[in-house]
Amino acid sequence: MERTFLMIKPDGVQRNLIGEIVARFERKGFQLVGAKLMRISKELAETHYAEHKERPFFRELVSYITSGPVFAMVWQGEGVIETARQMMGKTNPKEALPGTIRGDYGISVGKNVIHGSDSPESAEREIALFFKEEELVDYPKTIDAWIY
Ligand code: YYY
Ligand code: MG
Repeated sequence: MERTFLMIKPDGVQRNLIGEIVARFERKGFQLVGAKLMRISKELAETHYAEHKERPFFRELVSYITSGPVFAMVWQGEGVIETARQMMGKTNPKEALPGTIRGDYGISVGKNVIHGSDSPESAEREIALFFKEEELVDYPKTIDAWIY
């Protein structure tokens, strides 16, 4: 089953949005297979966002993502990578539609509440970067018969 890496960023944690955001993915029918509250080191932040290292906002991005605890998660389900991105909304909350997480809870691009992997390759890379294999829990859910 497809998996993605989602992370509630420091602003989302500080604003008490963990429960609200987790609830959206649960209600959708996706399955939580790993989660932890953690601090991101500068090294992990730079590796995670390596694709942006030449961008003008890189330093600010690393400083923001390391500024407080984040809530890192792995979610599973059919099409979860693409659907989670849709549920998050566009990168800039000003362009994100109401009803999406960034559209409902964010205002500025520098504090856009949530991260989500954007492809199968980045999902695999980011899950491995943040979680050990034994931290991910594979378990059947009988309710899946009513979702799929
Ligand atoms: O994947 P996503 O988070 O939607 O956007 P990316 O283009 O990968 O950028 C990562 C991260 O960088 C974004 O969530 C906010 C920040 N950022 C920024 O501060 N200013 C920009 N102009 C673009 C992105
Ligand atoms: Mg991205």
